Amino acid sequence: MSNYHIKHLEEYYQVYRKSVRNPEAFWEEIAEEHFVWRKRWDNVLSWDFKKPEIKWFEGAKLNITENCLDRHLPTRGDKTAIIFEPNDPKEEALHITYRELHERVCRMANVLLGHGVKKGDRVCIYLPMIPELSVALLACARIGAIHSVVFAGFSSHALATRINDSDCKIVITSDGSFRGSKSIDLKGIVDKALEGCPGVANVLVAKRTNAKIDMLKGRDKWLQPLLDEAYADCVAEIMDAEDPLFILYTSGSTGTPKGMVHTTAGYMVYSAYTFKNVFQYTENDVYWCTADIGWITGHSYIVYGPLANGATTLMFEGVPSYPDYGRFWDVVEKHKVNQFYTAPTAIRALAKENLDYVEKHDLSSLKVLGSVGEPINEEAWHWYNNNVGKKNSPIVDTWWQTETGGIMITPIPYVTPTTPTYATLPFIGIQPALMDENGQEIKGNQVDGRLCIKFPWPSISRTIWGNHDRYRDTYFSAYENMYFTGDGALRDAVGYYRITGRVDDVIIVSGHNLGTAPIEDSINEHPAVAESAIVGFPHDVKGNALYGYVILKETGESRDRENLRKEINQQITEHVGPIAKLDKIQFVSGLPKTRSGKIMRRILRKIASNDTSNLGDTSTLLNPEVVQEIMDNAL
Ligand code: 7RM
Repeated sequence: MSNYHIKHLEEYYQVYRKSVRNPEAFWEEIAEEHFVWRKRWDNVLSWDFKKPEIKWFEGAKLNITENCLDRHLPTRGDKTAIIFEPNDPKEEALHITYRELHERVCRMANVLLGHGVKKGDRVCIYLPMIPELSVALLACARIGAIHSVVFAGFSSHALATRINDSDCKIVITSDGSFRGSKSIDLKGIVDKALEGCPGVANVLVAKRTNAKIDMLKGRDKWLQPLLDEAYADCVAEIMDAEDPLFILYTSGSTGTPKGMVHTTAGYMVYSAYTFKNVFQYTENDVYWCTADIGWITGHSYIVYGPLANGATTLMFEGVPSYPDYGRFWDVVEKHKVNQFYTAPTAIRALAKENLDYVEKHDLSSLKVLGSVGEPINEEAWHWYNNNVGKKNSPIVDTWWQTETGGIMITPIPYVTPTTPTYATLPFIGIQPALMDENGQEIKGNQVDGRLCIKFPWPSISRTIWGNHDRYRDTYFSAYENMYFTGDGALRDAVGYYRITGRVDDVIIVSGHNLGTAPIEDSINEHPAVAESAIVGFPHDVKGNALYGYVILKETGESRDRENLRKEINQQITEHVGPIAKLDKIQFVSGLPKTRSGKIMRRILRKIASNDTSNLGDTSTLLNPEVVQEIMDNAL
């Protein structure tokens, strides 16, 4: 992509207005200017949110790996594409150039072809954060196979469900994975999953831990010898703009996980264009996103977005606490990271620890800090800003979803003045709307409602794999002609958006709509509190009352609990109002979190309502043990 960046807020508004006045002309220009196409599109956009059917760049032909790899070879062949930072800091980091990455992708693509994988086939990828993971995604894209990455922290049951839902015929995995001081038997998990997956013909196994594993004859093969033998070039399959690129599962509040389908051209254009502008990436920067590639954040902002820009993207195999809580900052210093993108849950975990872990490292390379995944509470925002950014690196609080494919609401660093807890302004081309319960759009500022998007953007997911009806019902039936996000938001006096949490988390207390985020924020401001979550429970008079689960900092452990409860409610009264005071406050050692770091409020809600006979699907929980503790001490 060209090196031009938006430089002033006025310019942002100008480009924004242009992008919504004539979206087709706007995106056509971006597509023309920044990418290589085998054939030009016949039509920029056709859409109908009723069916729903959305098509971008119809008629165009391309291969996304030619945009991420081949076209960089003449100018950036020797530039580092991927820095691999292993779990163990004593193991050497790898610098993989664009030329090397191209070769590795081609070899892997040829191995897949050799195993009968054809255009349109689904390939399940269940790998730790090692280079083979990025290579596997791109190898699928090279030959037009549809990748379905399953985060390598999911159980065998969760893996089997996902393999079967999309009929994957092949699985790429590894002997094991390193996570801090632990190593995990990934191949054993795959073997167990495959007992219930008759459609899988082959398992390709990368070597990482050297653990002794079982190899099933005829089905399982070591990957490396196959790669060594494979030809180092592979002709790219020419894809239609709307051919599926990947499936990625996201869990809904009910039912089986939804296999969100992303297609080729629109996803490429939007992930690359947002990457460039949201992180203000310039040539020779080193960019690091700490997410796992098992989540959409990793797909769009570790692999496709950065590589389409010819960027250097860092892949980190480890965890923030190993060998100690300074690891993130050690990696930033070691590789002179310029843009750093992480999640509020990681920030809060690190903010609990001694500041020395941050302060002993030279973080002067940092220019932009990012946050994604949940509302970032005010205290975490300030900690990040003061201690990591030294008040010199703007924080981009980026709101988006698996379904949106790319960042939707975000500041542009050095352009949009930031306000803690506000994702601020819609990205270029994005037309948000706030809706009331009666299906009317709420216009004007200083209002809140349910967050919808009025107009398609290039990377909106096109369907749920195998279930288009569910796609329509989930996203396009709540409000006519709108994509419904499932989130609540408010728009302040200057038009900034603040995401208040999932709408299913909104609690109505005595007729007042309360979002969870602002209340949790005010609780977390209390000096003794590390983290909190609130839910509603039925109340005779108020309809619902609030139940708070609070994790104390070590310094708070010795304090009198009754006094703490009073102080917390005092704090809420001052910040949000007396209506938001908590009826019950339970002190806990942890909160049930999904593997992507989101609090599973559904479980907390059941415990608060004393309805624990059936907690529902807990297979995506990272820390199931904490649930028992919370139930045992429930108020
Ligand atoms: C990228 C990702 C999507 C849900 C989304 C929100 C929440 C994500 C923010 C946020 C407040 C943010 N995809 N969410 N980012 N809430 N501020 N900056 O996380 O599909 O896994 O989750 O995450 O509720 O709907 S996701």
